[in-house]
Order: sequence, then C-alpha cells, then structure tokens
Amino acid sequence: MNASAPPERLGPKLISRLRSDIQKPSYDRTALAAGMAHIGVGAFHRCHQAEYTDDLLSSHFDRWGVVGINIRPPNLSQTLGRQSGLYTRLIREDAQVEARIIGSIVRVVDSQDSAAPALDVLASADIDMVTLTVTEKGYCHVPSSGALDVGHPDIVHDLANPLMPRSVPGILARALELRMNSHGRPVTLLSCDNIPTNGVILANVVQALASRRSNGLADWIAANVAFPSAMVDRIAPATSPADIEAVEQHFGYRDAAVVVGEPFRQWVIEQKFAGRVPRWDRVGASFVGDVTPFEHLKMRVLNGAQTTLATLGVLAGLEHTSDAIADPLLATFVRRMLTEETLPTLMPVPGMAPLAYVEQSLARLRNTAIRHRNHQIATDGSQKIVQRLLNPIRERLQRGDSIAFLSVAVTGWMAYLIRSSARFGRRWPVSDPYGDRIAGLADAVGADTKALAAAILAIDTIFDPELAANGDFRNAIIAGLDGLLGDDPMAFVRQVCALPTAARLKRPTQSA
Ligand code: CS2
Repeated sequence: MNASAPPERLGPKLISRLRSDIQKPSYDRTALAAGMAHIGVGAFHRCHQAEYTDDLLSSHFDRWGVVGINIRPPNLSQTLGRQSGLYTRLIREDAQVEARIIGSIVRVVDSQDSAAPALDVLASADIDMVTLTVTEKGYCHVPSSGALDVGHPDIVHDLANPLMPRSVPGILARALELRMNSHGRPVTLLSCDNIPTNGVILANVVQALASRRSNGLADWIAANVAFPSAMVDRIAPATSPADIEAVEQHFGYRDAAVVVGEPFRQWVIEQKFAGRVPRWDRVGASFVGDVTPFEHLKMRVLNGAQTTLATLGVLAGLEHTSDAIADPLLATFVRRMLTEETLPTLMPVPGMAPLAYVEQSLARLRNTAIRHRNHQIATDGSQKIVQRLLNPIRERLQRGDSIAFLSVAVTGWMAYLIRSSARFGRRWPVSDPYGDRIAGLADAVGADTKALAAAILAIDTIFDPELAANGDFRNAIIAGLDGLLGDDPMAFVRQVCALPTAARLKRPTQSA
C-alpha cells in the first residue's frame, strides 16, 4: 500500500483484497434481502445481534438481511452507509485480536429528523422482526414501576402528534397501526436492552399509546405482535478514534464503523414470536420459556459489578473498568458484594453455577484490551440501578439480610452525581436524565447527608416508596454518603471491606 495515499475505505470492492487473517462474509451479499429491522445501530448491536445474524447467514442463508435505523444521533449514512453496511468487528482479549467483516446489515436509514423513513421500513410487509437497542431511557418508562412515563416530553409530543411521533414507543405504535391498516402481517418486536422484563416493558409502553386510539389497534397488537423478553450480553464499549486508527495501522484500510468487543457473548430469548423468526438458536442463542433467571443473573452480577466499579472507580480517579478492577480494594469490594449479597438473591439458572459465573464475570472485567470508560458505564445510572442494585437490595431487606456492600454501590451512584454539582466542585460532567435534578438537590441541601439522602430517596420514579421508607436502607445510604462525599472515599470503602463476612450468608444455590 502506498504510504502517502489515504487508506482505502472499507466497502464491497475492498473485501476480496483484505488480508487473509480477516474473516469475511462467506455468503453472497448481493443475494441478501432485508427481512428484519434494527433500531439503534450502536456498538452493541454491531458487536452482538448483527454478528449472530452474520453467523446465521453463513450457515443457513435466508432472507434475514438487517435494515439498520437510527432515530437519534449519530448519523449512519456517513459511516456504515458509505461502506454499504460493512464494518470490522474486532474481538480483543489482552494482547490478542481477531478481526472479522460483518455483512448482515444491508441498508441503513437515518430517521433523526423525522419518523417517516423509520416508519417506511417498520411498516413494510418485508419486515417480520424488529430488534431494538435504544438504551434504557429509550423506553420512556418509569424505572421504578415500568409504566409509560406520560410526563416524558417525547411522550407528551407523541400523544398530541400520533401520526408523526418522536419516541420509540410512539414510532412503534404508529408503525403497527400502518401494518394493521395495510397488509396486516404479524411481527415480533424484540428488545435487546438491559432492562428487566424488557419485552413486558416494551409491550406496556407501546400498548399504553395504542390503547388511546379508537381504531382497535390495541386488540390488533394483542393478536398479531409478540414482545419476547431477552437477555443480551457482550461488553462492547463505544468505538474510540484509537480503535479506528488501530484498524488503519494494522490492516491498512479506513473503517468508520469499527466495533471492538470481548470474546464472551450470550443471547437468551423468550420463545414467544409472531410471524417468521431468524433461527438464531442455530448459532448459539438460546430460545427459552422464561428469561427471568438469566436476566437477574446478568444484570445483578455482571452489570451490577460494572456500575459499582464505574462510580467507585471514578471516585478513586480511575479511567476504565479494567483499571478499577485492577485496584485490590475495589476488586475485593466488588467480589464480596457479589458473592455475599448478590448471589443469594438469584434464582437457579439452568446450566449455570452462580459462583463460577461471578468468577467468569470478574475475569471478563479484567480484560485490559477492552477500554470501557467508567464514565460511559456511569451514564444514565438512574435508569440502571433499579435492576442492578435496588432490586437485590429490596429482596435482601425483605429477608432481613445485610446490605452493607450493595448500599455502598447505590451511594456510589449518588456521590457520582452529587459531585458533579456546583456546590460539590463540578468534578466531572455527567449524562443522566436525573443528573440536573440531583445536582440541584445537592446545591440546595449541601453536605447535610441526612437531608440529602431524604431528598434523593424521595424521587419515587427511581426509589419505590416502600424501599425509600425502610429505616435500614436509609441509614445505610446516609452512612454511605458520609463516607463517599468525604475527602477520602476509598478509606470508607476500606472500612466496609474490613467488615466480617456476613454472618447470615446463605450458601448460593448451585444449579443441577
Ligand atoms: C454497561 C453495559 O454501559 C453499561 O451500562 O454496563 O453496556 C454492559 O457492558 C453490557 O450490558 C454487557 O453485556
């Protein structure tokens, strides 16, 4: 390659000339028809569902090309669009790299300015399956209850403008209405976001809008649309300029849509479909009757550890998950939290030994080649802590069990937001729908931790009132705030780690 010429951009013409150690699609992409759509083409989709689909197309070719839709930034036409949907998926583990070109995305659609392009695709009779990764807040639900947040600005807009919606629930309700009024074909809407019972939440928010129409849409949806729940897993941080640069340096071409992930992947899907379904179960996904035990395990163990390491990691001045877990104190803290407090809350999971799962999760987090920024994981923490931390806390309190570690993780999240306020020194910018509100409370209340805890726990869309009123929980939160808002937050973490192993520790349930 000519050193002075700009590197060639990835695209169909370049594929046959790529280095032999890069895996390429083994099927004929020109014969690939679009059979499903995906909303939210971020790093996670490219590293997870699109890879499973690519595997499926390689082994059982069928009409399951993906139309990738973004209804929020970033724009796709300038990146994936210019590359005919092709991109490089790198799997990294410490010094090892495995490169593969994924070909399952056949077309991309930018629908950030108007819902019309998205609706065209979603209402098409060719589309039998719609997958979604729109982040936790994309569902416009109340985290503590799962109901549609009718006060959400996008929902207020969509209730007034149902034909030209803005929100995910609004766009899906309108697309289903167009399907009902035209070809009437059934469709499966498959949430791939990290919220508990994600299929139930998606059905709730879509049906809450549909039931306000007087044309029978809600009944049509009940009869023709499936909303399976799913557990999805692979650590795939936002792509950085360094990742794009690395592909250029190592492989000699430019790819604006590179994605980097870890070797581990898992996808457990509730077997509840409408219409035709891509047989992802032939390529490693599991179709099961009940996803709940899997989602509890994943969200409470892996995601719970990530959130804890992220916020405590930022408080300790550490940049990435792998830096946080390399810190002996934080590693001890998170292991004790998971084994002593989280594991006893889990249901038995078919084929999985919980302690082994904890060790495997911690090993994944130690992967130094995955540059997952603590601030990225701390983003939208208000939408994450219910399923990752508060649900296990509630269950433990009901049984009279200690919450010494889990409560510190919750105060870690609070301290992360509090310290972004003017009164606490604007330590870092945060991105969270509740960020301004909590910073505002911190500015108003200051260092009176009892009053601060009361003000934050009164946010009933995050903390359900029964939990917020629990005396043990409140006291633990006040103690946590005293410790983590002080000059040496890690001294407090050390103090908690010095506690003897919980006397009431029950042996974690081992699967058969
Ligand atoms: C992370 C997740 O940013 C976050 O909230 O905890 O994206 C996490 O990496 C994935 O759920 C792993 O499957």
